[in-house]
Parts: sequence; structure tokens; C-alpha cells
Amino acid sequence: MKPTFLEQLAKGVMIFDGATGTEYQNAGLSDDAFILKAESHLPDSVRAAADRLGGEFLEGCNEILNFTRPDLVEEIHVRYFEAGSDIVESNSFGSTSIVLAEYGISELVYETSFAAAQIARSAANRCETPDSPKYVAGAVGPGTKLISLGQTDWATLLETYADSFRGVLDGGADFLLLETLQDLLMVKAGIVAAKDAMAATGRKVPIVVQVTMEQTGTMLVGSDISAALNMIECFPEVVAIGMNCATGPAEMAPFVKFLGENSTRPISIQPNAGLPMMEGGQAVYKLTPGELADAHEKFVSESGVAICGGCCGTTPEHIRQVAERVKGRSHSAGHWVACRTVFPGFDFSYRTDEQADAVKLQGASSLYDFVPWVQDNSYLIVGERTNANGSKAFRDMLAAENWEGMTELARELEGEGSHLIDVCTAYVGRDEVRDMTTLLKAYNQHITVPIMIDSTEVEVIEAALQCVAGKPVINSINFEDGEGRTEAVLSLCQRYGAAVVGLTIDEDGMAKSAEKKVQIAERILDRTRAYGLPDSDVFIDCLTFTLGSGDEEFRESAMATIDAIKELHLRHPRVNSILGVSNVSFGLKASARVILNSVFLHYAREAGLTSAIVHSSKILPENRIDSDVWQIGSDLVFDRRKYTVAN
Ligand code: THG
Repeated sequence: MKPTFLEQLAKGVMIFDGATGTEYQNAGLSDDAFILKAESHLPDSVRAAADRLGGEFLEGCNEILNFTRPDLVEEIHVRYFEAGSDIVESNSFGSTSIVLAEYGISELVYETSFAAAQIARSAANRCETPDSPKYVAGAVGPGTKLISLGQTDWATLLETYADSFRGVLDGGADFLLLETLQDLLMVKAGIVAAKDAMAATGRKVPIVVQVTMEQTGTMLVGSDISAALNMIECFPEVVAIGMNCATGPAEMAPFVKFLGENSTRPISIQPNAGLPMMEGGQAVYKLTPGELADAHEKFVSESGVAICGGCCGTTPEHIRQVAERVKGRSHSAGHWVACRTVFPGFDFSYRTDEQADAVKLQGASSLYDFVPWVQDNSYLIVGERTNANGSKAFRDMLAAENWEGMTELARELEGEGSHLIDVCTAYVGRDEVRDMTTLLKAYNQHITVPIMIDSTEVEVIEAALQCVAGKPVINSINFEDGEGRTEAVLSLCQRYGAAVVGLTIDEDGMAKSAEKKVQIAERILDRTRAYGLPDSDVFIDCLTFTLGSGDEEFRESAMATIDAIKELHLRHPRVNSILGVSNVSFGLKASARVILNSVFLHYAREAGLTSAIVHSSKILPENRIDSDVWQIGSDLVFDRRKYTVAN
């Protein structure tokens, strides 16, 4: 039996192909190749497009070659296989409605991708032997519009990526490849689309994701490699992570090293043949085959690169020398190699603590940056003021639809040191989906800290998840209405990749005693684990009532919260905890609130609290508060009734 792609990958280093666009050019194509004709063997939809185009010259549309010159496309795949490639990419890089629309054939996404995969499959079948199985990557590129810059939208991207992936799946691809991606929100749309396409076709295959790192040190829209890795590692379906295009191996080296040290997944690298040099108005690539082989050899032996190939400027000769040097080498370096036994069979779901612990980048991310859950000398600070319920200023700006003002406020929270910001646009009489998505599109682009999506509505949460790149946190789930809503939100965490906050509320309401809080917390953990969320991506909120009312019923409530935090921390050390700290002081005057919030946070942290939603500039450390004032605050938190009220 032919080994599957993953079985083959397990054996040793695999070789990808190199550039194909230049190979097409070198083949001296006649203009005819770029004119779609209604030939009888083509599908109806393609013939209809040909009739409509009436012989129009589709210059540069390489995807059209799948219909006009399948023989040449196959020939170039064969050249790479003969040079030593184990895998070729289907000729479907531009097969999305966005790119094909530029040639007036946006409806041919599925057909183009299907034909591309079939041609590559045919080449693979021709070239493979029992000793050298050959594989087809069903490849899709980014297209020409960036979602984070508002040039396209989630629904359009999701649909066209899914159409394209359905095509390559039906055409016989062994795995799905998202490549040359410059925008993390597009990566997310691509991964979700890949999952949808697999569900639609009933073919479950691995996903490989390659981003593009520019010479500036980030992706085109500014993403750090850590943000990319943190987001992509949410998805167990992604079996390899890497990069291609933009630069040569020398410029890629620091990112390859980063992935080697941090990625739980094998690494796939396809550099250009160096940086392009302009000669006579033409970009030329000067890295020699030997130099590319040297670079890959180093990547393999030092960073655990498992799939080696080439991008712009590379040729079959480059691939031949790379294959000669590293093909079949056993995997010996890199973090992913060290944790291979933890993820048997390249199954990257997080079912055991060992699997969750293998993840180096535990935290959240935005379009730009990764933020670890554990902060040196601090707790994870979640800014509270971007909340229509929690800030009058924010609420007024929302009513006035002052999106710039709300973005400015978020920037202020960033400046104050918030590691994340809690965003809530619930406002009676307004459309929460519209408000949340409008605001988050701005935040995605302009705010560098990750987002905590604060809403009780499943519909709002899902719409929000489609607006933010990176890995956000959903705030929150609870059992107030039973399990239905919680299940719905947890399946969104799984679909889009997100961490989650769980509140200790059940069908009987908000838990008051420490025991009840712990009991509900464990019920939450039972559900989050069932959905494959690692414990570290779950924040339990033991909630607190205000101590400001003086109600007899709630005098011990802060203590119950602290006790529950302590107990949970003992029982489930990987689970994070969070509190909306300001709740404890509702009803008191501002100066007293600063004291009580600071004191309460202090003791909650001592009990093991890892994170808090706060107005961080109004939290004071113990040494900034007079000791007798501190004493009064802590007497209130611990209900030590030493004071009598004179009346
Ligand atoms: N747990 C979780 N999420 C939460 C809460 C929680 N989200 C909302 C809230 N509680 C936390 N956020 C706030 C935000 C502001 C205030 C309190 C909690 C606050 N605001 C001032 C007031 O209402 O008096 C208003 C200040 C102003 O208008 O500027 O106190 O517990 N998971």
C-alpha cells in the first residue's frame, strides 16, 4: 500500500517543487495558450465562459493553462518529480474568485482547481514507484486583496477558498496547502474554508500553511511570526507550518530558527532563489542550486525543517540539488521533533496535559503580536473601558458612532499596559452585530493587543471572530440557560481558534459559595475539554458581588471568590482564572473604589488569580496605599467586623 502523505513525512525530509511560472514562460507559450476555447472535453461551465469571452486574450492567467495546455502543466510537474520532488503543487495558486474575476472567469474556481489537481495527480501517477511515492498539494494562494485592509470580506474569502479546496480535493490532492499568505485573517479564513471543504467532500486530509515574511521582519500587514504560529497552532488540522516567497533563505533564517524552537508542527520552507536583483527592468534571482541546498541542509539539521522546496527563481536544477542533499534525512532537530511522541500520527489535538504543555506559545494574539498568558512580574491585564456597559465615555462614542474615538480609547488602554482589551458593544436599541463588527475591523487593523470578545450573543461572537486575526478570547460561557449556548460557543472556539472565559453561573444563577463556584467551574472544564480546548486556554471567572451595598447576604462573597480561586488553582493548575475586579466596588465612590479594587486584586492574586479585567491605571500596589487604609480595605474583603457605625 502506498504510504499516506503523513506516513511518508514521518519517515524523513520531503522535497517540494520549485517555481512554475517561469517554467511556463520558458516553454515559449503561444498566445493561444491564454485564450479559452469551447473545446468539447471541457466542462459546460468552462465552455460557457469561453463562448462569453469570445477569444479574449487572458494574459498571465496561468490557471487557464489547466484547460488550454494541460499537457504542458503536467510536463512541468513531471520535470520536478524527475528532479527529486516528492510533492508538486497543483496549478491553482490564483484559483479564487477574486483573482479569476480579473480575467472575467470568477465562476470557474471549482473547475480550475479540480483540473489543476487532476493534472498534478496524473503526473504523480506517472512518476511514482513503490520506492518513491509522489504527492499532490492542493494549493491556493492569497489572491490580490487583503482582508485586514478592508479590500475584501470574510464571506467572500471563505466561499471562494472553500470552492477552490473542494476542487482540489475532488481532483485528487493529498493535502491542502495555503501558501504565500500575507494576512493572518486570510490564513484563518483559509483554514476554516479548508475544514468546510473537507466536510463538504467527505475527504479529510492534512492542511499545510505557509506564510510570507517580508524583509521588514513581519508579514506584509505587520504580523510577527509569533502571532502567526500562535494562531495557527489553534488548529489541529494543520500538520505543518512554514513560509515561502518574498526573500531568500538567508533572510528567512531567523524565522526558520524561531519556528524550529517553538513550533509543535513540522516546518515547510520554500525560499526564493535569493532577493530579486533588477536587471534591464527584470527581476532576476541569483541564488545558485548549490547555495539553496546548503541553506536547506542547515535548516534541516538545525531547525527541524521537514519539507524543503523553492519559490520564485528556483528551477528543477535547484530542486535536484536540494533533494540530493536532504531528501529522506531523518528528522533530528527542532521542538516538533522533541515532542513527536506526544502527538502520535501528527494528530495535534490537545487531549492530554502533555500535549497542551508541548505548546510553547501559550497565549493570545492579534493581527500583529503574540501575548503570553504568563507575564513577568505581573498578571494578565485586560483593559475594561472598551465596554458599553462599563464606560460612559465609550457608550457615548458608540451612540455617536465615533469609531475613531473608540479606537483612540483602545489605544489608550494599550498605552496603560493592558495586555488584552475586553470589547463589549451591547447597547439597548442598537444592532450589536453591526457595532461589534464595525469596531473590531478597526481594532484588528489599528490595535496591537489581542481582543477579548465580550458578548452573551452567539451571533455577535461568531461575527466578531470573523473580524479579528490572531487568537482572541471569548468572554464568556455559563450555564444560566443550560448547556445549549455554551456548546454553541465552544464549537465556535474550535472552528475559529479562540480561548474562552467561563463564568460560575448555572441554572440556579450566580454561585455564591466557594464550593458551588468550584463545582460549576469543573462542569465548565468538562465541556471545554470535550471540545479539545487545552486547560490553559480556559479562564474561569469565579465572579464577585459588590461589597459596596453592605448587604448582609454578600458580606462574605469576596472571601468565597478568593477561596474558590485558591481551590481551583490547586485542583487545576493549568487552568487560568480571571475576575472583573471593578465589580467588587460598584456603588462606592471613586476614591474608595481604587482602594477596594486594589486590595481585592492583591488577595485574589495571592490566591492564584492569573488575570483580571481592570482599569489598570487605577490599580495601586500595596506600597502606594497608606497602611491603615489598606487595613480597612482588607477588613472589608475578609469581613472582619471591627468597626461600628456611629449614628
Ligand atoms: N467578568 C467577566 N467579564 C466582565 C465582567 C466580569 N465584563 C464586564 C465587567 N464584568 C468588567 N468590566 C467592567 C468595566 C467597568 C466597570 C466595571 C466592570 C466600572 N465602570 C464604572 C461604573 O460603572 O461605575 C464606569 C466608569 C466610567 O463611566 O468611566 O465600574 O466580572 N468575565
